[in-house]
Formats: sequence, C-alpha cells, structure tokens
Amino acid sequence: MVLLGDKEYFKGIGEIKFEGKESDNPLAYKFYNPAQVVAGKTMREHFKFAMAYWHTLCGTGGDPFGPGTKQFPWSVASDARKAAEDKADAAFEFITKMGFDYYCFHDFDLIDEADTLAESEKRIHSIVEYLKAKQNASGVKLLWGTSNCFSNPRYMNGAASNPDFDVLARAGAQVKIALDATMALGGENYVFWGGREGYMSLLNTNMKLEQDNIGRFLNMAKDYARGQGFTGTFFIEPKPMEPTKHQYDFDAATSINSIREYGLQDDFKLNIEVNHATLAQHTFQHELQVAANAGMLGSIDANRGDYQNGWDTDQFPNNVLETTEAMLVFLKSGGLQGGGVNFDAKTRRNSTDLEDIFLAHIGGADTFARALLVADAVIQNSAYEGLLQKRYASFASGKGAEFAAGKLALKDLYDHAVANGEPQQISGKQEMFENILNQYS
Ligand code: XUL
Ligand code: CO
Repeated sequence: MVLLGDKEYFKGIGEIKFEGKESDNPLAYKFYNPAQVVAGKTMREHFKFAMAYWHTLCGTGGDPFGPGTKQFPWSVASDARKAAEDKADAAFEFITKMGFDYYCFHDFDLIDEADTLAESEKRIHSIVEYLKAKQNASGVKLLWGTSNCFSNPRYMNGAASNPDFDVLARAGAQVKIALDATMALGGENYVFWGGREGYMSLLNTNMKLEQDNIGRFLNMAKDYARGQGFTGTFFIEPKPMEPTKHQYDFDAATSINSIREYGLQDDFKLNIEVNHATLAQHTFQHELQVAANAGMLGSIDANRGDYQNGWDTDQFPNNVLETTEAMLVFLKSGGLQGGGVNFDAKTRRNSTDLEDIFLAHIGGADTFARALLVADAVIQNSAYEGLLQKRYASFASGKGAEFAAGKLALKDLYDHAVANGEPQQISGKQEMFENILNQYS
C-alpha cells in the first residue's frame, strides 16, 4: 500500500508497476515482475529488495571538492525530531511507491546524533516509535539495522579496534542502542561494517590486540542481542579499504577466517557488496562464491564501481552480463540466507531531480531481475551445466572418485601417474562458456 504522509514528496510519481520489456514508460519495471516465479520462488522472495536510508534520503551529493547539490524537501526542518519524521515520511512514500518490502538504516540516518549519548538514545527511541507505526501501516519491514561507528570524529582511530578503551566502550553503547532499535522494529538482521576498523600505519598499531578486541566486541554484541531474544542473523560486510587504508575485514575469505577464529560462525554470515568486492581486486561473483562455500552467503549490498577509477563510487547496478555471473552463483547456492538485496547505491552528484532516485532504483531492480532470468535460462536450457560437469568428470568415477572420497594416499597418485604417462591436454573452453552467457542474455 502506498503510504503518503501529510505531504507528498514525490509528486506526479505513482506506484511503479511491471510493464514488460516493450514498455517505453521510464517509471515502470521492464524485467522486475515481483510475482513472477523463477526457479521455484517469486522474484520478490528471491531478492527482498531494500532501500538504503543513507544514500536515498541523507546523501545530497557532496564530495571532497564541493558541497551537496540536491535539495531534499524532507531535510528542511531545523528541529531534529521534525526533520526525522519528514525523512521517514519520504522514506515510506518512496519504498511503497517502488513496491519494495524492506529498508536498511544506520542509527543516525534516522535522526541526527545529539550532543550527549543520553539525548541521542532518547532521539532514537522516539523516532523508532514513529517508524513502527509506519511499518504497521504499510507492511514494509526492516531488513537490517546498523550503527554508524565511523563518521563521528571520536572514531578517527577506530571503534571496536580503537587503542583507547573509552572510545571502544562508547562504540559498545552505540551498538547496544542500535541493536535495541533494530529489535524494536522487528529487524531481520544486523550488520557490522568496520569502516575505521583497520589501520593507516602499522608503526603505531598493535594489530593482534585490535583484532582480538573486535572479536570480543562482536561476541558481546551477539550475546546481548541473543539475550534479548533476537533471532536474526548478524552480517559482517567486508571491504578492503576506504576510509581506512587497510581494513581488517578485507574480503570474504578474510572475514570468514575472523568469524571462525572468534567463534562466531553459528551467528554470523556475510553481507557482500559489489563495489567492495571490486576494490579488493575480486569480482562480485567471486565473493558470493567464497561466502556460499562457507555457508555464509547472507545478504547483498547492490551497486557497482567504475572501471576507470579505483574508489567506492556506489553507482546503481546496470551491467546485465556481470550481474548474470553473480546470479549463477546466487541460484546455484540456493540464494541468500536471511538477507536480501539492499541498494547501497547513490545517484550521481548531477542527477538532481527527485525522479532520478526512482529511475536509479528501477534500473537496479531490472538489472537483477533480468540477470536472474538469464542465469536461470542458462542453467535450465543451455549446455552450461553439462560442460561444467564434464570438466570435472574425472572425479566422478574410477581413481578420481576414490581420491574425492578421501580413499587414496600420495603413493596411489604416484602409481596412477606412472601407469598413465603424460596427461592429455584438455581445453578449459572459457570462450565457449562466455558465449553461452551472451547467447542467453
Ligand atoms: C560503506 C558501506 C556502508 C555499509 C553499512 O562502503 O557499504 O554503507 O553498507 O555501514
Ligand atoms: Co554497504
């Protein structure tokens, strides 16, 4: 149900509907058909699309070279509570017009941080009550909450990795309040992204202590939330750098190692972000596969980087072929465990019409939907699966199968090699695999 507050912010834009590929209506889905069943689930269930509060409602386009460019009519009130209500009204109008079911937030996206911890906590509690009413009226749900422990100058040396215990404890208080807010809103998951958990120079850093402290901190947060009855999943969101030179949760493999090292594997999974993968010199699908292999593919932050520069540009996804490779991993690993697809993406600084926010999200949803359809067709109808199986057929029978079952010793490999002579050359057929993707897209 489309939810309008006293004021309609996105005037002239109604509910975004699926009109199909032939439609010329820029404000309609061409591929995202929420009710369409693909591989046994509706698109709506596969993706659980979410709006990111921070980019969509807070980011006005400022960069290191100039201020924001966007006039958001919901950010004019000088009173913090009134401004937060206006923002929430705009948020729910947008989410319901998009036909999305979810949103995600950082604590101080919802309402400005106050001068004291006590006042900040009061503010969060009060806006949570307002959001609860909005959720009840619309059916929109919270995919995940998180706390911003990286913007405030107090976190310049890190939050849970801070060399000063007082700052670490302050971050703990903030995470407790954000967990309380997430639980009060029925949040399905909780995210930790360690933007300043890392170091700029090893010269002044005790890496072992910092990492152990993060491990202790995450265990405390988990124990607190579980003690309060939270049954959702915690996600670590890997990123190699930016703002810190070297972040501890560098990529999926590094984060999985920390999760296991600190005994968090029963409660934590990963939230994989496209542009974070590419900053780590991986593809998005690589990161999804690493997470899936560990049983930790929890959620996705959807966006994309830029091939010509190396920072976190957080653009909306629009590359169908690349997203198709990701959707192959997604479908073959059984989808996301507990999470959804959150558009952690922003319109460009010079995209200043309010309508652009809709166009960007429509494009992102259509890219994922189209890629899902292509990936499903590739799996169901093409030679792809057969070719992949054929490539590994030597492990399906004979000595290869015995090896895979753990029944051989090194001496058996020696005997096999001696008996077989030089192995035959077998092509990897990469171009054939690539051509299949092109054919079906
Ligand atoms: C930063 C980023 C964050 C997290 C949540 O690159 O992705 O917005 O998603 O803190
Ligand atoms: Co993110």
